Amino acid sequence: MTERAPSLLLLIPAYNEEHRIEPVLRDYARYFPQHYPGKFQLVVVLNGCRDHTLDVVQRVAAEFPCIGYRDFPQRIGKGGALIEGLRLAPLADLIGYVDADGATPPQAFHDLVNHLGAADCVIGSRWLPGAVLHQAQSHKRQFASRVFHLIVRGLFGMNIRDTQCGAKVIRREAVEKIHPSLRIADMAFDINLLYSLKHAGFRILEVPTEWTDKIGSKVTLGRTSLTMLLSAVRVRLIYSPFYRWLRPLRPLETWIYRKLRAPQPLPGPGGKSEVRSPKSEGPGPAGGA
Ligand SMILES: Nc1nc2c(ncn2[C@@H]2O[C@H](COP(=O)(O)OP(=O)(O)O)[C@@H](O)[C@H]2O)c(=O)[nH]1
Ligand SMILES: [Mg+2]
Repeated sequence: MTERAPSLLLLIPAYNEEHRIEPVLRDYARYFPQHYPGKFQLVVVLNGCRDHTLDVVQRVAAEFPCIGYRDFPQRIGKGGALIEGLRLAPLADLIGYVDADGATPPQAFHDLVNHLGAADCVIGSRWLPGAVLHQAQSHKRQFASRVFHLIVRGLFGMNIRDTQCGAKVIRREAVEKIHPSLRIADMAFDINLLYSLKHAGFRILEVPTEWTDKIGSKVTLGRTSLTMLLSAVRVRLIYSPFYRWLRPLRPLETWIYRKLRAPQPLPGPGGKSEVRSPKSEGPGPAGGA
């Protein structure tokens, strides 16, 4: 008896990507139905874009039935978009995500999927031997990312070289188990995801990948780094016995995130989180809006 190939759902978080996303959607929507043996669906998760990203996505989605989207009016951030997108986990056996700028070519994402084997989550790494990097980041950005890496290592002790690579794939069971602990809405979302997976006993495999740093990054070094630092500390505290004593500091935290113009994290354990409803189309139970 032959085993059915696992179905694959690819999420693409997108904010003001009208100039970068179209060729990426076309490449993925052509490549996967041709080269991947299982069912393939792609969902773009947008929020409050101030350009024409939604029009571009709708136009391309009309051509490719495997493409859908969810558009949230709230300012939920990249992490928030992925938290919402990962709610679609019941649609597929494997759920992955890549950036909207084409930093990860379809073949490189396919390679991550092929490495799943006995792992529960495979993450692309730009810092393992064998990685192929095109057009490296500025020295300042590289420095900030290495400092962040050291801080994350010190805080979490995870033996992962590149927590921040935007290409990851996870088994549905793992996503469903850890989804309630995903709270970080900014670019430090990946730390939240990886630490929750480790904490729950899932196996993470890091694989060297191909990556191109594209121009037009949404990252503003100072503010983004401070937000990510704050969020990393927040994740660490959630998993510490002190967390419940810190609840009175919540208004201060809200104020800091607001000052940093960063998306607010979802409330910690015991807190109430708002239900967000998107405008949507394509794959998923909420399709056809
Ligand atoms: N939905 C959503 N996506 C975002 C937001 N901020 C960044 N992204 C997406 O996150 C991905 C990575 O962003 P990018 O600017 O390329 O970051 P860099 O590659 O780390 O410099 C891209 O797909 C962005 O469109 C946001 O606020 N909301
Ligand atoms: Mg990028």
